[in-house]
Amino acid sequence: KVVVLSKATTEQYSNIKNCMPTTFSSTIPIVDLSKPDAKTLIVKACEEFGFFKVINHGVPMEVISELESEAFKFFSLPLNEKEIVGPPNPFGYGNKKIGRNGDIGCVEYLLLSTSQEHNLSLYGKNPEKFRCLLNNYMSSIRKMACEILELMAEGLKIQQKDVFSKLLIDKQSDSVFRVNHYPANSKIPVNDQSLIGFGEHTDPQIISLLRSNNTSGLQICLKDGDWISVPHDQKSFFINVGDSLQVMTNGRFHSVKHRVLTNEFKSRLSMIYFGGPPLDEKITPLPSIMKGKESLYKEFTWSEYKNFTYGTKLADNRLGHFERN
Ligand code: GA4
Repeated sequence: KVVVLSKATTEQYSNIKNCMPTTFSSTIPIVDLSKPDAKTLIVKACEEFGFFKVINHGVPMEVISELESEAFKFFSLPLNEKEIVGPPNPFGYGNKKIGRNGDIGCVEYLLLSTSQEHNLSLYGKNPEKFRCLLNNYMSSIRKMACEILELMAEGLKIQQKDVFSKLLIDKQSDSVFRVNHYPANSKIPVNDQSLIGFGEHTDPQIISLLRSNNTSGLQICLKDGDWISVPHDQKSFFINVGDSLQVMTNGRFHSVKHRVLTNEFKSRLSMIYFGGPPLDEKITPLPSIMKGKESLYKEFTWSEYKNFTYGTKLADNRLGHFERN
C-alpha cells in the first residue's frame, strides 16, 4: 500500500524511522502490591528502569472504567464543543500542540490540576458526573501513589516513611492529571513508520501513574538507549520515576524517557496522575541517601524547575541544566 502524504502533513508530524519491528518487552518489572517483597522490587525497578507495572493496586475497576467511558464521550464531541474548554494554558483541552514551544503529536488531551477547583461546568454533556468521577479517581490514585512512595522509602531504608508521600498529601501539592486520546491513525498510514502520539520526554514531577485502555503505544527507553514497547494491560497501572525523584535520590532512581506511538487500528486512551511537590519545596537529595557523598545537582525549588521546564522542548534534557559540574 503506497500512500502519499502531503508536505504539510509530513512536516507537521514527526515519524519514527525503523521502529518496526519493536520489541514487546517481557522484562518490564511487575510489582504485586499485596506481596511483602513489593518494596524491594520497587527499588530495584526504579534503579534499573525507572519504570514498573503494578498489580493488585486496590483501585476498583468501576472507578477506572466509568471515568474512561466519560472521557471517551468527551473526546467524541465535535471539535468546537471541546475547544470551549481550551486552550490548555495552564489547564483545559488541547489538540496536537503539546507545551508552549512548538511540540506536536497525534493526540488530543485534557490537562487538569488536582487541587485547584476547575470550572468543570463546561466539560462535556454531563459535567456534574464528570466532576464526580474525576474526584473519585484522583483520590484512589493519590492513595496508591502514596502507598508506593512509602514502599520506596522503606525499600531505601529511610527512617521517615513519608518523606516522599507527604509532598503529595500536602494541600499545596502541585499535582496534575492528564487524559490523552490518541485516535487510530489509519487515515494517515505511513509505510514502515509510525506516527508519534506523544514525543519522547521525561516527566518533571516525582512520580507518574498511568492507566490505559487495551491499545498499545507506550514505549520506554532503556538505559542503553534501546526503545521497548510496553504491552498494554488495562487492569494494571504503570509507574514512572520523574525528574524530581531522581534528584531526591541523588541519581539512584532513574527518570525514565518514554513516548507514545499511535495505533493504526485502535484509539488509545490513557489517564495519568503526575504527583508533584508544593511549589516552594526544595528539591534536593535526601541526607540519608547521600551518606557523605556530594549532591549531583544544584539546589532548586519545584517552582524554579517547573518554570524552566515550561521553557523547554519536550525532548530536552531538562535535568542536565541543574547538574553540578
Ligand atoms: C510532561 C509531563 C506532563 O504531561 C506535563 C507536560 C507539559 C505539558 O504538556 O504542558 C510539558 C512536558 C510535561 C515537559 C516539558 C514541557 C512541559 C510540555 C513541554 C514541552 C503536564 C508536565 O508537567 O511536563
